[in-house]
Amino acid sequence: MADVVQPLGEAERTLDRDCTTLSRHVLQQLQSFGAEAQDLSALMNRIALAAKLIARRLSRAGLVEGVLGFTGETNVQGESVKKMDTYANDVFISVFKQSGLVCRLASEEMEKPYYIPENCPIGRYTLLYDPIDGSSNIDINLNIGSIFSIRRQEGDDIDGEARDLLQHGRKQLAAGYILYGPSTMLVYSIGRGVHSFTLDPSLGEFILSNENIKVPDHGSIYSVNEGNFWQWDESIRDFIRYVHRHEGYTARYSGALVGDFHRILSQGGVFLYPGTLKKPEGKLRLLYETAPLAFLIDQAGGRASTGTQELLDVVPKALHQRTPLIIGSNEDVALVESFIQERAREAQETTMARS
Ligand code: P6P
Repeated sequence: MADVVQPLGEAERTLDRDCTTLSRHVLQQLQSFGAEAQDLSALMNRIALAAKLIARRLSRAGLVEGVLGFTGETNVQGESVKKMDTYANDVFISVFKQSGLVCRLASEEMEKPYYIPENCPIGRYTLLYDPIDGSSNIDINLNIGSIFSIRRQEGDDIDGEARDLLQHGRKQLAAGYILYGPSTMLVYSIGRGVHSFTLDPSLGEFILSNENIKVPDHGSIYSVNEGNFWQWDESIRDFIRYVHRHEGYTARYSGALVGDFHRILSQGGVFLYPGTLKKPEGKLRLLYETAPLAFLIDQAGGRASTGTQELLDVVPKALHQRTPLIIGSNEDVALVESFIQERAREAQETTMARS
């Protein structure tokens, strides 16, 4: 009698899942063991190692000297640097130095890219990252994250200006984030869907927890810092007045982009950080914050916009360029944009009436 293939029992399914590590999953995604597949698998493995090192240090915050508090320095963004920002930034550098694959690292914490000369002859990849996003949450034990983006190096970057990085977000090979919360989660995409892994501390491995995550077309959550209301354009105020007057909306805002984005990715809705009087281009940085998240939400069936342009189409003029961000469910991003378009139409009509 032909072998009857028994349906996998629950125990076997669990075992199979526990054997699906991040590096294995990348190879499965690509259905290939070719050079680039192996590179991406190795790169994601390095990301996972950095995540474990950072998660370990965070778990001891408050118990170990040198984790909490400020360094007393100010970074290129003009922000006070937390000790954890510096530690996490150095973790990524150390982890990728050994990778042999990455020639450059561009970080929120460093004005210029960090070069690893010994890797450059063969390392054709660049890591762009925000080592700790939401560091104001560290000292109060609330969720924070790391955001990463991997791009292929184009050309030899002889002058060390990394001009080839100043390209639109569709050039990204991979993007994702680590969420340091009640559990440590790694969410990533290499352009074949969005997948989440949860760190199993007993194994020291990130184990597959959710595949092909899709953001709902609409959600009740709107996530924005309403304390900036006085600084916003009227169109954004129009959106806020709308959600204040209609049933079915819930405000959620943690002050850490990764956690707020993860909630939107999981439950739908919209996160926005618009331009303000003080920061007309917004606060969030394109190459290692808004573009990686835009890559993910696009892969999850949602959208990311500056309000007037698809976020993934934005071509930066500088490494630390900022963009406004409206990101989440298709319907909710479109709703915010509709208020922007309405105000633009009214302004145009007023101008025409005066001419
Ligand atoms: P605000 C954290 O500093 C951060 O870069 C993001 O993680 C977060 O979404 C945003 O800034 C919060 O900024 O102005 O609301 O405190």
